[in-house]
Amino acid sequence: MVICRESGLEEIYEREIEDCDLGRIGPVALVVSGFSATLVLTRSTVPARAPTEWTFVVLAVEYKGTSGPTENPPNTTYKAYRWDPSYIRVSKGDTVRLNIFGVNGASHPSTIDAFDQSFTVTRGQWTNITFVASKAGIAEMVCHVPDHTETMQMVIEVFE
Ligand SMILES: [Cu+2]
Repeated sequence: MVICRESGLEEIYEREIEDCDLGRIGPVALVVSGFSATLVLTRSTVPARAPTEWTFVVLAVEYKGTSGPTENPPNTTYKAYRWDPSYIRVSKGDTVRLNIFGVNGASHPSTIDAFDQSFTVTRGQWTNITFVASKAGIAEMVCHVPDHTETMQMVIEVFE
């Protein structure tokens, strides 16, 4: 097991060693206990980063694929709605502004439960929302139209 520990924080992140930011590793201690070994990596001090304000342009889009008469299955159309992009990454405390444009689909009633956001994106209109990413973790922006929900989910990853 490898533990990457950020100095000044109580939390310990357990990750694979390739995920550790080795460039910032400070003192290294190897602890051997019985048959298992634990490597404790302590990061050197990294200055705190000031909160940043981000603006992301997001589109509500529909992918559509159609097969021809000689394809299998023949003459069939498949559709799926997506947010584009479907993943964004910010840091805790950052202000996130999403400027969302409805390209396809009449209406997308949507939520970001983690940050108490509820809004509807309509075709041909901009919907602008702003929130502070006040807690670390994974937040999801989901459209609640039944046919859309499965594929219309954006992951907003908020790093500590
Ligand atoms: Cu939708």
